[in-house]
Formats: sequence, C-alpha cells, structure tokens
Amino acid sequence: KVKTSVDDNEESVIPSVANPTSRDATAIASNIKYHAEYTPSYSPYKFELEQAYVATAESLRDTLVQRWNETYKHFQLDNAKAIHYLSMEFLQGRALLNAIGNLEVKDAYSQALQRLGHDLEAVAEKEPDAALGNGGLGRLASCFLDSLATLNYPAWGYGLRYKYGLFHQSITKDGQKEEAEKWLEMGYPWEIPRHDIAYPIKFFGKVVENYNGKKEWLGGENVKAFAYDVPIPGYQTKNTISLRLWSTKVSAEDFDLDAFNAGDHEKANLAHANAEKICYVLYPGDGTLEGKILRLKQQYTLCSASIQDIIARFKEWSGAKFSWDTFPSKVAIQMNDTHPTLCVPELIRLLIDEEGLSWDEAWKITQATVAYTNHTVLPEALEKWPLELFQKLLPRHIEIIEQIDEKFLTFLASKIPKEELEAKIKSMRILENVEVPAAIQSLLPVKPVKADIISKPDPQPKTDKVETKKVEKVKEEPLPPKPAGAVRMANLSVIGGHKVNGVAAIHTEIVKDEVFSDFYKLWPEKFQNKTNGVTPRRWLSFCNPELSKVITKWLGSEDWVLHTEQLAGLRKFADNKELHKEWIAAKTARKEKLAVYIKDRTGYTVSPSSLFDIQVKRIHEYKRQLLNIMGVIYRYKKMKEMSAKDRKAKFVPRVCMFGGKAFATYWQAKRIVKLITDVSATINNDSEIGDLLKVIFIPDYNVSVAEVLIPASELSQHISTAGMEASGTSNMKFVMNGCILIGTLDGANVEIREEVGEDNFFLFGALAPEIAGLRAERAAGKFIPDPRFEEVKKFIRSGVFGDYNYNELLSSLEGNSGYGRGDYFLVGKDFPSYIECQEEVDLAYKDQEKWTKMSILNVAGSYKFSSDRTIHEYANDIWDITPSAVP
Ligand code: B1H
Repeated sequence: KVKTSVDDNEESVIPSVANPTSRDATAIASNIKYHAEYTPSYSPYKFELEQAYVATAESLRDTLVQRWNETYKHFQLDNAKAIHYLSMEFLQGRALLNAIGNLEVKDAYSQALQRLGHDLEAVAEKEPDAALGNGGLGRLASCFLDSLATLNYPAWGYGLRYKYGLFHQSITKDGQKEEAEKWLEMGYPWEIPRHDIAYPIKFFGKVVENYNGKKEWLGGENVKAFAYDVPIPGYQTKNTISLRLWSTKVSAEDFDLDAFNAGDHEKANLAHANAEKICYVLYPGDGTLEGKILRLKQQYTLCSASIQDIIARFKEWSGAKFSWDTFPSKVAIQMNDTHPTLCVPELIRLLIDEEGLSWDEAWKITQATVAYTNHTVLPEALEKWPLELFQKLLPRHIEIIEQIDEKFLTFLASKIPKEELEAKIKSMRILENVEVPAAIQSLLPVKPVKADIISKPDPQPKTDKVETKKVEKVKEEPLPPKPAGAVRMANLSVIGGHKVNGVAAIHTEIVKDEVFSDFYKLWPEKFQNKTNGVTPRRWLSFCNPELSKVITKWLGSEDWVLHTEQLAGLRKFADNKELHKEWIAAKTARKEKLAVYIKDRTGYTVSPSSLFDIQVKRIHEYKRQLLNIMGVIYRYKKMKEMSAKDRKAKFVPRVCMFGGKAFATYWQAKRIVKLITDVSATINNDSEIGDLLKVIFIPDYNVSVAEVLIPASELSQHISTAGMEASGTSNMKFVMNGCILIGTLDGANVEIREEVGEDNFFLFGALAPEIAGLRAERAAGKFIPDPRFEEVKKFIRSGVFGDYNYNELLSSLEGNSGYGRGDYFLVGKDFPSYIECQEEVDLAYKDQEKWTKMSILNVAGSYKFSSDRTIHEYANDIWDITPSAVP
C-alpha cells in the first residue's frame, strides 16, 4: 500500500538549529547563521545588512510555517466555517518587525542579531514594502488579516501577486515621476511558492451547448494561476493564516515548442508574455481597450483561481459524502469592493457547468455565500464594463449575468407598481443600455406608439390608376448613436450577495439613501454598517514603542493591545502632570526620529519643537490637499506681511508635511503635487521665515513611511468634501498615536469626534447634507468667494512659487459649473472656515498642557477603531463564523 500521508505519531524532526520556536537568543542566532550559510541568497562568506535581513526573515519563516501548518490542520479537523476575503489589493508593508512583534520575540531576536554584529532596526530597514495596494482599501484588507489571525477566526486572504505592485514615486522638478516598484527583485522570503496548487484560467473562446443542454466553454486563451502563500501570524496565539496570492504563467503544454525550434521565438514567447503580464502591475491604466481587457483579466484571475481553490478545499475537507447544501455553512466569501464581483457568476458557472447543479441550487448557494463591501460613493469609481468587451473575454459569464439580470427583473416586476417599473428597471438592473427581455417588456404599461411614420399610403387613390407613391421622408433626423451596453458591477454585487455593507456610519447612510436607495427599499435587511478599523499591533504597539510603553505603565498591563477598550482607562489620568511629562517625552522622541528621516529623504532640516502637521493619503481632489496647501500659502503670505515680532507672536512654528501618490494619468492630482513641492522649495528657502514654517513633501508614501510619520504627528488633516470620503483609516491610526485631527464631518471622522469628544477635534466646513445645495447655488452663479481665497489664488498666479503655469489647476476652482470647473469639491466654500479653524489650532498648541491633555484623550477615545472590533462584527453579522484556536 502506498503511503499517502506522514504518520501523525511519527514526530517530524527539524534539526534543532533550524527550529527557533524557543525564545533563546543563542538558538535564534545559530538559526539565523544556519540560514545565512545553507539557504544563501547572497554569498555565504558575507553577512551584511541585506543578507542578515534575508536570513532573519527565513529564520522567522521556519516558525511561521510550522504554526501555519498546525493552524490549517486544526481548521480541517474542526471543519469550521471559514471566511475567504477576496481583494485586488493587500497593502502589507514590511513583515519582519510585525512577525517579531506578533510572535513576541523582539528581545530574543534583537540580542541574537547583536551577537551577529547587527542592529535589529537596521536589519528591518532592508525589507522592501510589499506594495500590493494603493491606499485605504488595501491596507484595510491587511489589517483585517492581522485581526482574523489574532482572533483565531478560520480565514484565508486571496489576492494577486503583482510583480511591480504600485509604482514607486519620486519627486523631480516637474513633480511626481512613476517608476516600476522592484520589491520582488531580490526575492521575497515571506512567501512560499506552492507548485502543487495551480488552477486553469480561460479567457475568450466560445460557449457551446451539448446534446444534453450542458454548456461548455471551449478554446480561447489558457493560462494557469499558481499559488504563493504568505503566512500571517496572529498576536498572542499560534493561529497563523494564509494570504494566498496568485501569479499567472502558461503551463509547459501550452508552450509552442515547434515555433520556438523553427526560430519564431516571438511567437513562442507570446503566450508567456500574455500570461505573465496579467500580474505585472496593480491597476494598469485602463484608458485603452488593451488596458481594460487586462484589468478585467486580472479581476477574473483572482476570482476564478480563488473560487476553484475554495471549492477544492470544501470537497477535500468535507470528505467523500459531502453535500452541496452545506457549502454556505462552511464557506463565506467577502468581496472587497466591486473588483472581485466576478465571484458571483464564476461560482455559479463552476457549480452548474463543472459540478452539475441546477440553476436554482447554484444561485441559492452563491447568494448565501457571497457578501459585498462598498468603499466609495464616487460615481466614477462604480465599475462598469463595456458589454462587448465582456462578451468577448468571458462569454459564459455574460450568459449567466444575463440570466441573473432577467430573473431579477421578473422579481422586480412582482414587487414594484407597474407605473414605477420602467424607471426602477433602468436604475437597478445589472445590464445598462440593453433591451429589456420580451417577457418583462410585456409587464410594462403599454406605451402609445409614436407616430414617427415615414411614408403614408394614400388612402383613396384619386384615379383608378394605382400609383406606387414615392416614399416621402418626413424630416429625417439622424438617430443618436445607440449608447453602448455595459455591465454594472455594483448592481451585480448587490443582487448577487446576501449582505451589503458600508465602511462608516455616515457612508452607510449615503449608501442606503442615495447610491443604492432603490435596492435598500427593496431589501432593507441586506444593508449594514461596519465601521472600519486598524490593527493596534502594527499601528500603535509596534510602530510607537515609546508611547506604548507609557500607556502600558499607566494602565498597569499590556492587555490593551488585544482589548483596546482598556485605553479608555487613560481618561482618569488626563490631567496628571507626571503622565504629561512622559507623554511629551515619548512624542518628542518620535518627532526627533522623523526630523532625521526628513533630512535623509528630502535634505530639509526641521525643528522637532515645531508643531508637526501631516496630511498623508492618495492625492485626490476630493481629499483636498489643495485646500491644505492654499491654507499654508495664506499663512505664508500673512507672515510675510508682518514684522518679525508680530509673526512670532501670532504663529506657532509648524512643519506641514504631505505625502501620497497621484494616479499616473490623474493630471489635476499631479498638478497638486507639483504645487506643494514648489511651495515647499520657496518657503523652506526663505530665511525670513526660518523655522516658523516649513513645507515638506515626503516622496513615495507607503506603509513603512506611515510607520515613521504617524507616531510623530501632532495634528493631522482629514479634510475631504463632506460625503465623499467613505471612511478613511489613517485618521484612526493618527488618533491612536495621540494626534489631534482637523477635519470635516465626513467618513469615520464623525465617529472619531463622537468618541474623543468635540473639544478634542478641530471641526470645520460644510456638512454632507448641504453639499448638493451649495453646488446648486454655485451653478446658479450665487456664490461669492471669500476675499482671502481670491488673494491666495492671485498670489499663486503672481509667480512667487516659480514659473509653472497653475492656470489649469486654479481655474478648476473658478466658474460656476462644467467639467473640471465650478469648484466641484467646494475648496473655496470651505476655505474661510478652514483657515479660521487653523488659527484655533495655533492657539491651542500654545497651551501645551491643554494640547497634551487633548492628545491623551484622543488615545483614550480611539479604542473603537481597532480592526478587532470590526472583524468581530463582520464575523457575527455577516459571515457567521466562530473562532477556532490552535491548542
Ligand atoms: C477606497 C477605493 C478604490 N474606496 C477603486 N474605493 C480603485 C476604488 O483604482 N481603483 O480602481 C482604488 C481604490 N478605495 C477607500 O477605502 C476609501 O476611499 C476610504 O475612505 C476607505 O477608508 C477605504 C477603506 O474602506
């Protein structure tokens, strides 16, 4: 009999040197050395920082792999329901200090490296960020994985392994420049290539119907998705879950050896190139047809490979006598925004075409399994795919989508009064600009036929001689071009999933009342709020050891890292002088580190005794970095108009920091970057101003830059046009680090202000329900801009900040309406209240005792924003999963 598994009672023996599960520095040092010598990525005769990093990572990986194997063995035994979190983005950042922190082996690793002649922090710096995401959506997915592992939930993350990730940003005299990010160039020690786990993925081709009515999808382009597993350790638990990333290749049988041998290397390589480019970059430009096809291919690859994997595991773990009915009680799938919506038709396709289930069975299972999180209400971000492209690339899926659409319309017709039906169909159906199926057409009220008669037969021929009358064309106007058909992914997600959630209370209200109001009326029970959260491990405990130590001392234990509600215990010490002293010392230590970092990254010198004011996030007009920099310009202009003495009396010294990437073809955002860097160059070199004002643009903002900036922050800006930022998550990280926010009542700011208290939050600006009215007012020509706003625009145009022509940027703030004009984001409207609020900030900062108290109360009020809280809510209200801890 062939042995198919390793005996359980046969202990596997890893040479003790390769098993650093102990916290003994000597054992760890020899393990690191072992890796440096026997799994060398570099010459074994050298042990420089890079090599020390790889060897240390490999040493930690030994422990992670061991725990990760135990975890899934345990999940399989337990056969508990698991969540599968599908996301096009995971913004993991660095893994080394996170693994060390979650495994609680920092001292041991520090000492071990010391013995080998290295400093842990310096070694950790050698790790490139895994930048497989672009902003909040991707970082949220990574925080969720940390919480899922920590809270022992059975879980898998699924994403794509982009070779170049998100671009690397550098700043030149022309503004932002994008370069390919080479995070994988030196290999990635945290991933385990799974040569045994690969699934076929098909594009294009055609669908044929067999004699028995079964559909088969044939031909086309075939690639294979290979799994790479990244183990994600939990904190204070053995549970270690998997982030499974797919990478596409062609398999050997699809390699055109004949062409290659005949010297047609290009032809032979074409299939490879086509397959591999799917996983080259995150969000390839989709301005061209090729770009659109590539993006849809990416989305389909993620969905198809993941669903095939989920089904395979379901079958394996359920054993021989499994029943499909139990699928939803074992599997939950969360779609992170609409990017993985293809999960819905793909699960249906596999269940019907591959597993032989009926439509009704497949539909029921799919709907009970899949749920959708909405992350944005910006209309341009609600994905729509051209029908024609979809039909070509995924011919079987479009059939399934048409069927879902038709069944939905039938259902709708049974629910909606006849008079309203046509309008509701238009807004709610999945397909756009596509003829309503005949069966539904007949349910609509009969429309009077329009008398668009082209020729009239003569009713009474005047003579006996019947003439064929010439067709007389009545005013022939050219028909308007038929609008192209499209697939609305958000509608498919809402219809296909059993739950829809927004990511902050105000956002969920907008989702229910505006974006999906018709669906909300139809299925109110489907809609939920799940306010975002961030992991307190990475975002406080590990990135800010100084402040964490103070918190632990005053709370009497480190339990707050898992039970953030204990942070509220700081409230009772908010006036304690001793705490104030320690608090300020901790903050100052981080500010000093940041000052060194700024010098290194930008060449500018900043004083750590200034107010550190930070806005870091993707550059977008709605996030209004423009409002911030115009406020800075106003401040600068006022300073210049004053005597040195008045200047010093009025303003507190500030360093205004910016960071963030602009999408490569988002020109207006790139102009904003250019303006910030121009302003920075002028102000920072103005000797009259000195330390009173500095402006810093930190290039290539990413997770590890955030880990340096956030702990050093005192004021941070979350100043989006109300109603436009779904939640924001950096606001939560700043609050946890004792930073005070200046912001609008938008996204999670609303809840943060509730938790920390209105006295500890700088609020300004128009409210979400006012925005539409304000835009209408403006369009009617009734808005009169504040003279201070006009003054700033004039100042920029005067050329003080260089000779770049800022007209195109500034004119977006002018006029009453129109594309790129009419100040859609209401910068001018909010400007006066913004600069007045900034004056309050200066006043508050002058009173350091008051400021420190506010800072303490911010940390104390931040407990709700732990992703542990968010994950428990998803687990209970959407996924219906329970923890399963490895003994
Ligand atoms: C968020 C995105 C997003 N919402 C499309 N939507 C993208 C959509 O390139 N694309 O195709 C990229 C990103 N990202 C963010 O999600 C929200 O703006 C934040 O407010 C929110 O905090 C975050 C997490 O929920």
